[in-house]
Amino acid sequence: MIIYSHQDCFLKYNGDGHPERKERLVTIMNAIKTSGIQTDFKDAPLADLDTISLVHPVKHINQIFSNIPRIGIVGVEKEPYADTMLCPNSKNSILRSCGSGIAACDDLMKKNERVFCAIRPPGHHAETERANGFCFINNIAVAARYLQKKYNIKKVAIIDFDVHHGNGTQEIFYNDRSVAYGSTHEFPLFPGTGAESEKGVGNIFNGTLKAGTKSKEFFEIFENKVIKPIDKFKPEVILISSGFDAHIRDPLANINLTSKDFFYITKKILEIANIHSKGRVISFLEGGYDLTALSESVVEHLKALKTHI
Ligand code: Q9C
Ligand code: ZN
Repeated sequence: MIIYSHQDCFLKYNGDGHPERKERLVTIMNAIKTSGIQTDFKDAPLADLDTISLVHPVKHINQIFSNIPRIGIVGVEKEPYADTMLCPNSKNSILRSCGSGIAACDDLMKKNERVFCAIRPPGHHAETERANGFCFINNIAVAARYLQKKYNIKKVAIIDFDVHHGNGTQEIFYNDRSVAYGSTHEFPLFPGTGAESEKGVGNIFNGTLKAGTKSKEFFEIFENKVIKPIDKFKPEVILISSGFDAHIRDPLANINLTSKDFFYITKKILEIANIHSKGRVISFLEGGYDLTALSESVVEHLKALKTHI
């Protein structure tokens, strides 16, 4: 299994006390190394604007970059969500996060290797023309489009178990039958989208979780609202938005999963990937803000993901 990351992803600084911080990647990388899981660490390349523009207009991306400060940090959103920040090192962290997914697609298709992208900033809240929720470029959406364009993949599924709804991913593919998007998320919670009535053109599958949801109930909803419809869709590749903030320890949400649950969640996804997708899976780090929960959960996720294609 390949792990993509890059020093530039550690350098993004969102301000003191911000939950999306470099220690997340530090603890993940240390946990992977001490886990004994066999991994091949690779440096994420910078994404090119041509590939990014499969999802976001270049004008919008340049607009984001033009707001990068020379010193200090600035927010790109209006109140009350003034927590999506740019710092002097942002450009390369954003481009490496997206670039990891593009390189991962090449590794998946050419070498038949599964990939985990240990990156920040995350991507699933980024809409076509709107940065939000700590996200600027929708890393997983760019990868989906790249697979379709470069490798002629017809049907891509995106499974999102981050505790927040991936409003960006849903918006990007809302009218697109070639991409299925399935998400479980606490509801109501930021960003407010993801009601089960939001179905796109029959390609969007939302499973809502009440605050306080525990493992057993989570698995029922994940199975019925996400796994079953994605199984019917028969994707050729499955991309995962892996957020670990549905963990009981997470400070940003109220779902009560344990670290081990992320092993079984991942196994469920692999079951359908093995049936329809030749086992082809790429996983993208999204959220997860308690360092202990995050490092334990990522290791569980990788234990399930590491099996050979
Ligand atoms: N008072 C991810 O997990 N917080 N993003 C808004 C408003 C935004 C989370 C708080 C949380 C974004 C990738
Ligand atoms: Zn999240």
